[in-house]
Amino acid sequence: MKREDKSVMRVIAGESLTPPPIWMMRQAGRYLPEYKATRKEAGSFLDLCYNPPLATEVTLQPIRRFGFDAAILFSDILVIPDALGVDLRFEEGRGPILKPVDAAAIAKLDASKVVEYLAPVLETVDRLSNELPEQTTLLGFCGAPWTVATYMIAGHGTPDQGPARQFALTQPDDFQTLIDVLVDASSSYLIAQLKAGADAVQIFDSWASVLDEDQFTRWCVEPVKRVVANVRAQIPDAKIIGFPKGVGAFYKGYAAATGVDMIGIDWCLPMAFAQDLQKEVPIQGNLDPKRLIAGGTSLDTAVDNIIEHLNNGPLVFNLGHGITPETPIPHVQQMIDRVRMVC
Ligand code: 1CP
Repeated sequence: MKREDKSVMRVIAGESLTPPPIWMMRQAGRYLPEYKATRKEAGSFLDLCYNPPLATEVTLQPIRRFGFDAAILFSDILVIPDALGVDLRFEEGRGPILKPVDAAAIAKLDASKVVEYLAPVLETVDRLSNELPEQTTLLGFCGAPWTVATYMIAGHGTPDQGPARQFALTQPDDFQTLIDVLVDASSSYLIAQLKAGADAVQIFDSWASVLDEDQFTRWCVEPVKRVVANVRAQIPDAKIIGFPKGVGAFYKGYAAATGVDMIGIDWCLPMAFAQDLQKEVPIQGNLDPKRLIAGGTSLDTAVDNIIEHLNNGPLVFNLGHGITPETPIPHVQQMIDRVRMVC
């Protein structure tokens, strides 16, 4: 099948499909026993990210089980700091731990070797492009410069990314240098993923919601706009999904300001607002992952609500954030059946 005929690619191009294509953020993950088994075989989480046969296997697992319309490359947004030489490990139950960067460390960062370092991830993309069912869209991804920077400054996840917000306000020039390195690294990494066979790429700005308007424009909109422009300078028809999670009213105008082709939305938006937004740009989202855990009518009514309000326009059905390990597998099937049934 030609790339532009795949369902997710058609929606990105502006078509409305019934039923809408479906995939789930973090669809390869700990809620699946087969993921846990492969993860154990690989050793650490990063070992799994850099093992092309096993990373390919875990990417394919949710496609085999559920027949999702898109597969997302198995990797992590923090492979970029790893490729920049920042010490990184993932601790069970704690998430990522990095050596925090200061002004001196930022000044030494060099984006030029990132693509070479990430060759195993690019090999995974290449393998996936050959092994996926022909109708399945292959998505590559990276973290947005702001979100990746928040982890590099704090050294770990935090509830409100206070350390990076403070750093950006008190040392804006140093922070700009960090963002510039991440713009270069992310651009070349996404270009390499698209060249290796990704059909489209998604930019995760998971921490875009903690900034005021001025800082949001400077650290979220501008850098993503530069990444999009750099990618399109090499690959003019590159399809790019933006996901500035939780930004509320700032969703308006985001696609036009950055140049992304589709935007992911979380569940904390009024449906009327989401419908208006969909007049600007195709939408991906936006089921609350907690409803997927709850199941029952709580899940069914939310699925129906999304379909009723958003499936008259271009929609890729997804969660508003990643699925979590405690989610019962039958609830995932319930969601998929419901989306395909109510349409
Ligand atoms: O083996 C494990 O169980 C480790 C858990 C795990 C997984 C499965 C982490 C650690 N990352 C991933 C994979 C991952 N991460 C994917 C793969 C593909 C898929 O979606 O199926 C993707 C797209 C990501 C992206 C990612 N990593 C984001 C952006 C999306 C989001 O969730 O907001 C972020 C913020 C990260 C950082 C990260 N990596 C892992 C954790 C636990 C975290 C969050 C840390 C925190 O803020 O505390």
